[in-house]
Amino acid sequence: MQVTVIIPTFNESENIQIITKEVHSFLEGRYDHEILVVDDDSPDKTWKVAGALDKKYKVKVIRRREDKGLSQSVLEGMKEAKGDICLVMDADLSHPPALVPKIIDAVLKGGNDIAIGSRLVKGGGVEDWPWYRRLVSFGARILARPITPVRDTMSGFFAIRKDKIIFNQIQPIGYKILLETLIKCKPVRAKEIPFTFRNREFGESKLGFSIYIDYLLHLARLYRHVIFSSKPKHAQNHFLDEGHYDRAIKGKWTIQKFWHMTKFKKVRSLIENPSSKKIMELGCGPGTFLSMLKPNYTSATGIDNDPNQMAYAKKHYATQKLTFKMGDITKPLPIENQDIIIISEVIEHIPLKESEKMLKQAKASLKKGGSIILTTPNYRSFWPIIEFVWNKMNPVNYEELHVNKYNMKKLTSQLKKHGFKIDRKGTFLIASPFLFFLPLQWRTRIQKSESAVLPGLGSLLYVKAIRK
Ligand SMILES: Nc1nc2c(ncn2[C@@H]2O[C@H](COP(=O)(O)OP(=O)(O)OP(=O)(O)O)[C@@H](O)[C@H]2O)c(=O)[nH]1
Ligand SMILES: [Mg+2]
Repeated sequence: MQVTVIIPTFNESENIQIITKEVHSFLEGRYDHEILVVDDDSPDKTWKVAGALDKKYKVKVIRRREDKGLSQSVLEGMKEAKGDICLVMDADLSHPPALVPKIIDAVLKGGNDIAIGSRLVKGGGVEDWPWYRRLVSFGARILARPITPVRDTMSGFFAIRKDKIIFNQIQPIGYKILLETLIKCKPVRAKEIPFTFRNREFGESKLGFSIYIDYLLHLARLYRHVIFSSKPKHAQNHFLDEGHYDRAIKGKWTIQKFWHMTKFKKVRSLIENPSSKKIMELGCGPGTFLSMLKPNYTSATGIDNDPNQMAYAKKHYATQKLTFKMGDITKPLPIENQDIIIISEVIEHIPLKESEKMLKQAKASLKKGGSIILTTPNYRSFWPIIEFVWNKMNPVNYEELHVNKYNMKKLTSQLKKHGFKIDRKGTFLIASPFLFFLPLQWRTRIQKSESAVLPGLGSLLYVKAIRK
């Protein structure tokens, strides 16, 4: 079966008839599906009303008599679900049934592990909430922000691939099963889809003061989990969709943007006279760097092995001169005779043995006298500390993703071994990326002089080496 729609209910006898009818009308003929109503033995007999809809709308009912609670109900629904995808939504019509197919398709066809109905991405919102509810929701959200990049962590409207749910990790406490799922199951690809939250017409809200307290206790547990648990070994590079990195760099001035822009400028300054040169970037991701080069080169080629990133790069940046090719950078590369090969924050992601293969291939694709420009974190600087802290704050484990750790000596000797002559080298980025409270001009000025004050201590190494 493709989809199970899970609707937790408590005293929703009026709503349940409307919601199941509507949801069914959007699913019928499109998916092989079931609707699972998980009711906590409601005094208004929601379970009975729902049971009568069985034949008409493919409704199944779980009537729970013990261990009551919203998260427990959702979790039980997920366990009982026959579908490959579990979609969770409220019964009170706050979540528009018309959006259900879009959320399902983001998982079923869009390659996402989880899709979230979101009030906080462009196009989403809430229908006239009083100021205090907005304030509470804002506060709750801010508190969860450091442990997940998802914006609307308070949403109760989401679809997840059942094989991504790690049942023995999820502790059903509190109201926020989505947040619990995001932290414990660490879905790699998440998408937020905008919707407007409607206020309920029938029935009563179960939201009360005790739920806020539960939330704080829940959050404390999640922080503890994030800080003390180890993360999965081979987390993917991108928690969010393929354009996330690209948008982050082209969007507001954050630490991330400062970091990458400085790196881009450094790499660009090492490409002398780019006009009439053939440039190739290995591990080009969504094509951000190449898209920012002045297109006076003869050709520029980005290579990456992630099909989603490649599709994004092609869609947004490909031109006659700028092309993107799927490829494994440790195997023979599709083009030769290049003037410049850029490998920027890539080499640390592949084991040493593979990096040897990559350098060999890079050399084979360079013309004689051509150069390789490489950047990678400097493990003989403050970088390991930065990595440790950053790692705790993010769903992706940078510490374990960086399987191949460099310092200047290791990097230059590896390049020399492969027949390169070191032309220029140095380190950059010390404190400036993290001084986000200062005006951008100041940060830029500090960035320019910090490497001179503390030579060798920059978080990133750069080397330009020439093929002999
Ligand atoms: N099974 C079960 N379902 C619950 C429980 N509490 C709430 N629900 C259901 O969970 C969904 C969300 O609850 P709501 O009371 O609407 O909470 P809310 O959406 O945050 O607040 P309002 O829409 O303003 O009422 C609804 O479908 C409820 O019926 C519970 O203890 N057990
Ligand atoms: Mg509601």
